[in-house]
Amino acid sequence: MSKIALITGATSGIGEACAHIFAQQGYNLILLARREDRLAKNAHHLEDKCGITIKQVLADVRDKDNLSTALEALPDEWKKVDVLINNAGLSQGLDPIDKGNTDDWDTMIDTNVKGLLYITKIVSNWMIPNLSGHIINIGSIAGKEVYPNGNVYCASKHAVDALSKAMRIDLLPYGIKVTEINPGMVETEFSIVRFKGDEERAKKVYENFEPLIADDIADAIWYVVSRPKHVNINDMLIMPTAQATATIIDRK
Ligand code: NDP
Ligand code: 8X3
Repeated sequence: MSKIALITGATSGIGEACAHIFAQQGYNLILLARREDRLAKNAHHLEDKCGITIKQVLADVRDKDNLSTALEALPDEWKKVDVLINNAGLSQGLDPIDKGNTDDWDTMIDTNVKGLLYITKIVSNWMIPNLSGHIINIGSIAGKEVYPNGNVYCASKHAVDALSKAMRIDLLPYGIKVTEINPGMVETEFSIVRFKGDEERAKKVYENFEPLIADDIADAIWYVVSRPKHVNINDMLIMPTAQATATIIDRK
């Protein structure tokens, strides 16, 4: 059987771009997300185009029990996962700490931190008997810096930064690689989700400079995954050329 990659958040943006590049490279895929129509459309398109096989897992990474049931229901041969891309994540709101919406805080922490942990526990247990595997965690520039009103989103990505380092230590005896990919501004549905469907406001985030696109990040992830077995890239920070820090952007 071909190699297998499990990609969370595969219905849009970076996850969808990763699905494309791994499919083109002949990987069979387990694609996970909540939006059924999009998941099915992406999966059928890639199966037809690339001649690979895809398992669709309709799940919310926050729902520990449902997630576990959905993943454990996969046939045993599909549990030989070579690459896990922990990509599902989001930001909700951009408010100072005294005005933040506590439901938004729960959503970000439950998705970006706890969801990533639940998946990692399940899949690392599948990788350990094989003494190999590669876990890619999608962090962010927001996990390296803190910016005004970014508070809880930044904290959730700082947690991904800490967990990536911790996983690298804990999984070392089993030959499992752990890489953290930290993008700067990538134009995806991220800001539409952050601003709860306000497309005009989201568009302004990427105005007057050239942001990254999802394919730029997928390309870097493929580079990391395709290194020789003895080489691991621990951490990569990828910015648009026009962005120096989380907040310093050369807008023309
Ligand atoms: P998108 O909004 O385009 O994609 C997010 C993906 O995550 C969607 O496929 C969505 O699928 C999935 N997702 C969200 N919540 C859940 C959930 N509870 N359960 C399962 N899937 C979920 O954004 P991006 O592609 O930009 O974001 C991908 C990752 O990259 C995130 O972790 C984000 O924090 C990170 N990132 C993004 C940057 C950017 O500037 N865009 C920069 C740095 C990091 P569905 O709704 O169908 O469940
Ligand atoms: C997404 C990038 O700068 O909007 O993680 O937080 S940023």
